[in-house]
Amino acid sequence: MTFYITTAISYVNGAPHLGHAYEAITTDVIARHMRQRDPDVFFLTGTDEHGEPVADAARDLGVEPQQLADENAARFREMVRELNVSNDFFIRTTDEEHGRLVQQVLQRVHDNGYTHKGLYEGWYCPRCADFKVENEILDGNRCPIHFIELIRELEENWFFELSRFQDRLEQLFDDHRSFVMPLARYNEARAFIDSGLQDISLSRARMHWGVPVPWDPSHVFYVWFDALLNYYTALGYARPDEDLRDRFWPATFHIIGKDILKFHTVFWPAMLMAAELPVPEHVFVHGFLLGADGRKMSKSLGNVLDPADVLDSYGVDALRYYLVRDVPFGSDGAVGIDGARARYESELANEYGNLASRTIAMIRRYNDGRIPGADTDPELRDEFEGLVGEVIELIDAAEITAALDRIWQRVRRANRYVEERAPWQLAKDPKAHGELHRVLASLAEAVRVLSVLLSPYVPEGAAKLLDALGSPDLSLAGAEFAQRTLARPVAELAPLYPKR
Ligand code: ME8
Repeated sequence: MTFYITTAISYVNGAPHLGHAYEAITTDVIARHMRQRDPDVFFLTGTDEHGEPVADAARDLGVEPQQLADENAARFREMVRELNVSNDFFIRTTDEEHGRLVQQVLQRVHDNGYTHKGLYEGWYCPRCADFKVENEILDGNRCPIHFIELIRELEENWFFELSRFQDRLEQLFDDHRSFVMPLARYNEARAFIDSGLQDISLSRARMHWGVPVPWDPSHVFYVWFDALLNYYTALGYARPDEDLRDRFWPATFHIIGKDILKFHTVFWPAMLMAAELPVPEHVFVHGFLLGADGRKMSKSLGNVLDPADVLDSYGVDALRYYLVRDVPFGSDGAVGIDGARARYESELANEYGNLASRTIAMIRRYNDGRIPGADTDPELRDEFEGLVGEVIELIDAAEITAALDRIWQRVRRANRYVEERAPWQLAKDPKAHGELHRVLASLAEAVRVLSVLLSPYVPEGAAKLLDALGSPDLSLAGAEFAQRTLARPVAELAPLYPKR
C-alpha cells in the first residue's frame, strides 16, 4: 500500500505566516503517522511562484519575479525545516521539470479537444488569481477573501471546457462521498457544481510570468492550472532515478484551506479527467487560523501571528501541539501566544513531560534504572486497550485533533495512576516491592506507548523519551500496551518541556 499526501503550495509573494505553518504541521502529523504503519509514504510540499500574486508583489518591490521567488522560496524551505516537517520533496513551480510536465499534460488536454479560444469578460481578484463567478462577489465588486476591489478583465484567452464535465463531476461526488472532507465542505463543493459549471480561463494573454502555452506561446497558463499540476509533476522528477508517478499517483490526500476549495474539488478533478489521469482519493479542507480580531490572518489585513514567537519561547513541539490541539482540524480557530503558553505549561510540561520525568526518575531511584520484569497492571492495560485502533481509524479520516484527544485522555489516566499507586509510598514498604515493580513496569510501558502515538505530533519530545527508555521503535505494530523488558537501564532524562 502506498500513501501520497500533499499540502497546498504557498505563494511566494511574501514571507510564510502561521496559516502556512499550520497546514505544513497538520499534514506532517498525518504523514508521520502513516509512516508508522507503512513506510511507503510520500509527502510533498512547496511553493507556487507564477501568476499575478507574485508578479505584482515583485513589481511593487521593484525586483524581478524570479528574485522574489528565490528569496521567499528559501524562507518557506527554512520554515518547513524549523517546524520539523518530514516532507520527502519540496517543489517549486519555477523548476524547469515542472514547467515541462505542465506543458505535456495540458497539451494532452488540448489534443483531447477540451480547449477553445474565446473572449473572457468578468471580475478578477489578482490576490486570489481567481475569476470570480456571480455569487462569489461581495457588494461593491469586492473579493470575499481579500476585500479588495475586483478588476474588470476583458481578454482573449484559451478556455478549459469545464462545462463538459458537469455529469462526470456529479458522478464522482455521488460515488465518492469522502472525495471532499469534512462533509460540510463536500456539500459546499457539490453546491458549486450543482449551480452549473462554466468554462474557465486556461491561459492569460497579458501575463508573462508563467509557463508558456506550447500551442500558442504568446500566452502563459493561468497560474492555477500550473499550480495544481504540481501534485502530479513533482512525482515525475523528485527522484532522479525513478519516476514515482506509477507508484504514488493518484494522491491519497490533498490537504488545503477552505479558500481554495473550488480549485481543488472542481477544477482539478475535471482537469485530470480531461488529461485521462486518475483523480485523487480525498481532498481534506481545514479551517482558518484567525487573528485576535476574529478575521482571516493575512498579510493584507496585518493581523498575522508570527510562528517564530512561539518557536523561540516554547520550541517546535509546543507550536505543533498547540495548533493541532486547540483548533479542531476542519474548523476555524482563533490563536494567540497566550493560548500557546497555557497549553505548553498545563499539558506538555505538567502532564506529558511530568509523567515522563516521574516515570524515568522513579525507575532510576527505586530499581537502579532497570524496568522491572514484572507483569503490567491489568487496570492500566485495560485503559489502553483498543487505543492504537482508535487512533488509526481517526487518522484515516484525517481527524488528527480527535486522535490527539484520545491519546491525551490516556496521558491523564497514567498521571492519575501514579497518584493512586503512589510508588514513593510502596518503596518504603519492603512487603510492597512486588507491587512497586508492577507499577513501575506499567508506567514504563504507558509512557512508551504514549510516546510512540504522540511522536507524529511532538516528534522531539517523544524521541527524547523513547531514547531514554532505549526503545526507539516507532512502528504502530509495536505500540500495543504489553509487557516489555528492555536490555539496558533507562537513561537520565532532562525535562522534556522545561519551565520557561
Ligand atoms: O492559496 N489559516 O497559496 P497561499 C489556515 N498558492 N490556513 C491558511 C491561512 C490561515 N490563516 N492562510 C492561508 C495559495 N492558509 C495557492 C495554493 S495549491 C495548488 C495553490 C492556507 O500561500 C491556504 O488555505 O495563499 C492554502 O491552503 C495554503 O495556506 C497556501 O495559501
